[in-house]
Amino acid sequence: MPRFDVLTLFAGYFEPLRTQGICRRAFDSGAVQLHTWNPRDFASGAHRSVDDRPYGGGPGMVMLAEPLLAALRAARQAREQAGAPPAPVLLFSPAGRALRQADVQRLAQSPGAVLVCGRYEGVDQRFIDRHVDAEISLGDFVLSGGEIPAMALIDAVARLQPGVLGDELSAQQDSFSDGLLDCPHYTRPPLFDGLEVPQVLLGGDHARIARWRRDRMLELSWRRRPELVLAMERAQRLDRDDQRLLRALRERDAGADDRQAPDPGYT
Ligand code: 9WO
Repeated sequence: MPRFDVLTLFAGYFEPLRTQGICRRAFDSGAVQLHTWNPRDFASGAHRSVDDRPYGGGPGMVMLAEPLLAALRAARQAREQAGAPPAPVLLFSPAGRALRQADVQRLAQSPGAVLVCGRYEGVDQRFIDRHVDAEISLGDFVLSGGEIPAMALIDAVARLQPGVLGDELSAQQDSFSDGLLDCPHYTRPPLFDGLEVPQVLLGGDHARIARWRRDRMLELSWRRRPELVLAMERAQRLDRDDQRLLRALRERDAGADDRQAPDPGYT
């Protein structure tokens, strides 16, 4: 059902989404639609420029508002002609609000969105002020353009479409679908590089396995992303067993003299 209209100077980025893996199934079945619009096709002048030098000086170039608006109008018109309801215009930027799985779930059940992919040093602010409904960030880093975040969003929406994952349950069972990080997974062999599979997973006690997985989700989330657990607690989404484990984790923290070390980063 969701239709994405992507404003981009580099439509080629999006081809692999149509032809590879899980996303391909979503496109083949028509569960997700993707149309790209190149601002250059809507630029005027002999050079069909889509960028110009920044007022006030400084390095790099800024995307012109007018070709973007012309592309947006064409996308809107095509949506209307296809009978697609109006959809929000989203721009990918590190200055945006962090994308969450709840946003993805909402988009997956919506008519879709128009995705604006910036390039160069950025987009003329007046286009954003007048025509962008929300700015979305995938994290605190800078890319050469908004295409890869747009692909990430489309991928996240596509895999939630009914029938796309094959196993309907796996979309409900992954990280964040329940507001917590996922539990660890194991498969054959039973012994790898001196490491065994947790014994509980080798027995057939499905209630014990479910409880073990839930405990690991809570434990991992508590260590790495305590705010996720606190949000679940506030929303009263922790059952009695969850609350018992959380109490134990807090007692362990209180007794520990090895305070949680700060994240050392990647370098
Ligand atoms: C870049 C930037 C840097 C610091 C603070 C705010 C910022 N906004 C932008 C921006 O909108 N840049 C445009 C899109 C043009 C240059 C490439 N663009 C971009 C988007 N780089 N990185 C992103 C991005 C988007 C979502 N999540 C992470 C990074």
